[in-house]
Amino acid sequence: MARLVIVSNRVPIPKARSMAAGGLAVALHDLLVPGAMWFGWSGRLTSEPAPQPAVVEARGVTFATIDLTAEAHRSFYVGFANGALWPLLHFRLGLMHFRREDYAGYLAVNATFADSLSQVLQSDDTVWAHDYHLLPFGRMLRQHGFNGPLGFFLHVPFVPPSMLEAMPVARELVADLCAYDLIGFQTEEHARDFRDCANRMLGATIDGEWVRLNGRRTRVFANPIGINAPGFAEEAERSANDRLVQRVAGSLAGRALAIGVDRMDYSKGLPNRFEAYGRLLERHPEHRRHIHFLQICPRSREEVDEYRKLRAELDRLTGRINGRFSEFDWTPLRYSTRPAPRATLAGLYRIGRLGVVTPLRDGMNLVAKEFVAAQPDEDPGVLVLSQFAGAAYELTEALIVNPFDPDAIADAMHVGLTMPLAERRERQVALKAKVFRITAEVFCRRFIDALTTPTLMPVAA
Ligand code: ADQ
Repeated sequence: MARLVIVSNRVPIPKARSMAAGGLAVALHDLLVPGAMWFGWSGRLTSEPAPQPAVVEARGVTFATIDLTAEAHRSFYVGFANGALWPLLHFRLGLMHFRREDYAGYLAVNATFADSLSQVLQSDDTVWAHDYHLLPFGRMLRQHGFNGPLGFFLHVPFVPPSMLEAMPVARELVADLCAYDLIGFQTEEHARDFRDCANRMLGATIDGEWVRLNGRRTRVFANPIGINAPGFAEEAERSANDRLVQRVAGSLAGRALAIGVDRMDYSKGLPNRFEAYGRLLERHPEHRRHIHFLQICPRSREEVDEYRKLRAELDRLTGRINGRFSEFDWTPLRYSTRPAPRATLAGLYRIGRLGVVTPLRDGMNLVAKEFVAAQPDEDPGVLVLSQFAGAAYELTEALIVNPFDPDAIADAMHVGLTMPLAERRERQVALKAKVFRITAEVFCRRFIDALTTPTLMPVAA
């Protein structure tokens, strides 16, 4: 069997058995069979990066990484990827800061990735690149003469042509993506939007899932990502003994726990969620003193201005809600910016009566699936889920809300808190079946099968 090479911006080199950290690392864990390679940035900044990747082996997997200069990282990661592409792909044109020099830096780092990987690539490898940091990478790898199967998965949403057109280099980016053999999106809607962009902006021919451009074909399909549901459910059950989970459970003193877990990001809809919680307490005073809201949101991307502003806003909103509703022996909102070990998170979800997942846009949102997997069958909590998370396409038995409407979120929280046990169980059975059906493993296998099965492989047009 051909070697699988995974390419992503960051490579989490495992130190011990703790590789299951972020969303991507967790999802790709199943793919890292002995013999596979994971290539990308080491996370280190140096003034003179070595042209050759540094290679380490762990548990039979090869981790090949390169360093970047501070300037390359600034323009590539802070400037173009997170200052322009991230807001654009999350429908936030007003936050998109496009600068030509950032785009030049983005192209240069992608070229470095392609150059560096081609030094350790074998001609019969299968290459799978991930996410918006690497849109032009496939075209550049092809220029190095690589002709093997080359796939790409976009973890974030994609936008319709009318919005993508605001990006000055949109045509180049769409054409670059067409150098891949297979492109996966989280939902059919995003896959369709991409095909529309290729058709309208480049004149590509669309034939079902296939996009034909300049004599080659690319398959563009929906392949929703999942979690290791059985593993997460077991972890949640075991975590009843976790010291921190026990301390939190004890501190509730019989009150209901509502929980939110998100990277601190403006796409996650945190200010609206906080406002919604304030409305719930205002309009339904019967919940006062009977609920604690725990929001865990580790800080991220603080090099980008908008993320620093968001933090200040959340600090202010937390103060306002707690200032207004707190009593001497009850604090309604607990807000922590610390990352938590996965076992602890799993245990906290399990004791959650409400899981509140209200992003303004999200490719999938794994927290929604983790919350479902962690619930006890006999007395499950209720998931409140944004209609604009990819997860809402599958998890239709959640309480689906428009995250732009704080009153609607407050209403759903009230419905969730007062839902009879029989209905909670019924919804949980349906949700759990879905989360256990499309797991991380199913997601990975489906992508690799589509990329490597000869009948599905692209042929010359
Ligand atoms: P993210 O935007 O990072 O992922 P998400 O899908 O929710 O969002 O994944 C976050 C992961 O980090 C989850 O596994 C969660 O448990 C974990 N996490 C969050 N807070 C944590 C904390 N305090 N401590 C420890 N772990 C924490 C991007 C896209 C998503 C898409 C994923 C995967 O934006 O839409 O679902 O990739 O494709």
